[in-house]
Amino acid sequence: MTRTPPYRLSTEAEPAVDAGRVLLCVTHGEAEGEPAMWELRTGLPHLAGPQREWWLSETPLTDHSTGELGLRTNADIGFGQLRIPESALRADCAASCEEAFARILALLPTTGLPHLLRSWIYLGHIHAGEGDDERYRQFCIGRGRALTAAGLDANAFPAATVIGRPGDGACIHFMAGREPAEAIENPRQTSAFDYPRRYGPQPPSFVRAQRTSWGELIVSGTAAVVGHESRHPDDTAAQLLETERNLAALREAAGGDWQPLRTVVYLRDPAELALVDRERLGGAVSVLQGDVCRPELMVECEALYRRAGRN
Ligand code: 3EB
Repeated sequence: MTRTPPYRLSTEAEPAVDAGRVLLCVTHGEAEGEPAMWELRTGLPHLAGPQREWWLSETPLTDHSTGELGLRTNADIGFGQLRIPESALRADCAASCEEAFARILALLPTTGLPHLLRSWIYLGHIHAGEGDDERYRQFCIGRGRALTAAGLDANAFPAATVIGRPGDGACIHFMAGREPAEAIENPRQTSAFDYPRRYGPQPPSFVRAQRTSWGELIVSGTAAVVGHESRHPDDTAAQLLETERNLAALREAAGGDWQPLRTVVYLRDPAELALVDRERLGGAVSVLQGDVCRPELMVECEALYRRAGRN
């Protein structure tokens, strides 16, 4: 068991670090110049809080990047990214997303980090297409096929965020581990992989949270979903409160006291920034403009917690 976190997260704009120890730097909003190969730009407008997050390693890195797929690892953890061009999504969204996840899942076992723990998908035109042709639903079909083909059952699904961003194309960001983490589901919510047919032909393949062997709780994008239904349609203030109840229920399900390290709030309407109480969420809180995958959902939060009493 790994007892200490195999990475260090910094939300400083420019931490004093050696570029050789950067697993991945995620930049939201506007940025100048060409990104470094270890930098990922989400394209999500930045509204408040840290604009960059640095996933740093205390130990030397190995670069496993091949072509478009970037992946840097230490002995315990790896962070990577893969872009899907708009042309591929237009030609066949499900197939291009399946191929992207299949590439990631094929590479991981060769790196000593076979477990896909966490994924973030920044998806352009998330609501384009009608009914089951909607881009998000097609994405779910592709992801589901790739995870199933890799032999993963629901327990081994990653925690996830899928969020719409302005502009074209998609970008996948992921975290992989040497050891598996423990899937935690939310007793207030139907597991996403058990959602009924009305939300799409392929239920979303993710778990609500992953509890790592080093005492962190990695929480997926969490919204005002109770059971499988969206609550408080279009009411952002009420959705935020419901979302916080969901986060609290997940922490309780994971056992013990959890201290917030980092939260990201995705708001559909940037004019509603004042509704977000960053103090109450705790830790480093970034607020971004992003479109949650169900149109009636106005807000979503993801979080990273550490077991209280550790540092
Ligand atoms: C929900 O609870 C809200 O498809 O991977 C949140 C996080 C949501 C991840 C995904 C979807 C996903 O169903 C939507």
